[in-house]
Amino acid sequence: VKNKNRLEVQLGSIRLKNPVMPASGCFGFGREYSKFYALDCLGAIAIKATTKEPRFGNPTPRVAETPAGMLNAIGLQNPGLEAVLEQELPWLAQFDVPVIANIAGSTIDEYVDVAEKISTVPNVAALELNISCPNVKCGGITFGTDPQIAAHLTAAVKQVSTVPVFVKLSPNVGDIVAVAKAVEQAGADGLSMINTLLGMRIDLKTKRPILANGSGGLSGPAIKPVAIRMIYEVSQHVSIPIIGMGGIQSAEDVLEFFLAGASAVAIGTANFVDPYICPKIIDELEPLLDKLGVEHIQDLTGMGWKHDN
Ligand code: ORO
Repeated sequence: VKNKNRLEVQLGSIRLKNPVMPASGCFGFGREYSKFYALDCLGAIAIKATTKEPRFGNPTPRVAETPAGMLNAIGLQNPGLEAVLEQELPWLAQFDVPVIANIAGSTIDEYVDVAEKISTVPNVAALELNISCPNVKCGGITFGTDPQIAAHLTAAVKQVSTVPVFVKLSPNVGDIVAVAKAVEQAGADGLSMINTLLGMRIDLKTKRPILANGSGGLSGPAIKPVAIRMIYEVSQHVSIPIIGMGGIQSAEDVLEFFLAGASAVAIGTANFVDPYICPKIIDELEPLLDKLGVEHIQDLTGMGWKHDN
């Protein structure tokens, strides 16, 4: 007897009807994309990083194209916790989709404050602790490069959160396994990886960086092999579930992330190329499982080749 829910996945204590969610920062709070399709088809939605106060973000230009990808330096623009609590999350509640609330801050107190309040909202299924934004001077990545600081922040947020806490890791570190192990030890319920890779472009005419911020975060298919390698390595050293992201643009890519060790995936940059990419990939998953003779997508997690380390 065939299992009807072949795309269902268990992310720790959270059950998703399918493993595909738009990635934080590439989908806002869903309003624009809801004009293209009914958001109920999504496995989850990761909302733009929310901070205690509204943030205007960095000066423009904030994005630049690159071969097989893009650079961004948005600077955590968002309407602030109050607007997210009063407008965005209640609006999202009309859809049958769990929200993964990405949160950021300049201080531990700020993260804790946002975590405490946002985790009580009924449609928020989990937090995603953003310790990996490469584009702000204070906070963001400064919490994600030192395993001890990352662990300290994770523990503080875990104390107040009423929902599972996923920690979004930065690839801009020497030893991502050390950060992953430290946050797992501190109580993280899962990991999201990877955020963007630091990069830069320079304009030939002005001889200045194209991004007003100077540097930015590289995303898109160009970074997919980096993400696969990091998820593969980390998954051999932690036992908490991983939401994988980094350049996914097809159902085949999704399965590759599962084989590397992911239990769910997020689609980011590809939404800017094709606003229908998430539902398209979701529709392509079952036929691909058939083709490969796989009963349940969940069975693929970590089935990739293991080496001794
Ligand atoms: N950009 C990224 O690439 N990652 C983040 O987490 C945040 C930003 C941003 O807001 O600039």
